[in-house]
Amino acid sequence: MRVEANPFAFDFDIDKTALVLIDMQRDFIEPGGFGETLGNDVSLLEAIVPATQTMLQAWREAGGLVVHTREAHAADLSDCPPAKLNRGSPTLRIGDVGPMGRILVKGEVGNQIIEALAPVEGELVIDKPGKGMFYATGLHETLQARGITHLLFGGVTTEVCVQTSMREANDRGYDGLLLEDCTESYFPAFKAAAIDMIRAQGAIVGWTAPSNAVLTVLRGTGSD
Ligand code: C5J
Repeated sequence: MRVEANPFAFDFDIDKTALVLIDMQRDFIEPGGFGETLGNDVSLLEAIVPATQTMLQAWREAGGLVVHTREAHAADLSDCPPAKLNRGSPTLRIGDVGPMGRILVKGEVGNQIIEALAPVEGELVIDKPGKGMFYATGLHETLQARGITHLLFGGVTTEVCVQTSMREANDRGYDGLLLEDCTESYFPAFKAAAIDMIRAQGAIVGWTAPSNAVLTVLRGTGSD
């Protein structure tokens, strides 16, 4: 399949491609969660849910592999280095009790993927202690075992966990495409800059395209 993308067309075989949705967690996206307590406008992130849901549904119908990630730590925080735990002076730190349970801790209500994008049987759900999806997760080995070579990315936030995961993927030899309307940041300028950085210099990190470009080929109305 060939998708019209930036900086040039992105070719992929659906059997070797996974749709990766990064950290679409209640605490980041829903009103009343951790993201909002930090003073962020979560409506920006909520706005990508319909497009992401459409993409997810189409990808499922096409039979493609889906990977969901969550930024999530063990209850004893043994997988959270002090450098991550103590950074800055937030009102709430990882492990503290927030509006939807302990912040970024596995199993807590706020750590769950939002209902609209909830994983179904057969999809991979990866709890990651870092920003990138490969650090300390074993995901690379799992994808290699399944013959995955290409990745389509959505999720939040564009410039942090999404971009870090795309860069990690690039260094491991995957071709990655960011779905522009399925990713968002609390800071629109950061999203715009991340998209520019990813596709600069001949796709130095990867490709970007609106989800419609992928939907068009999945529905058989684009070029192949
Ligand atoms: C993610 C963050 N998921 N911004 N986390 O991007 O801390």
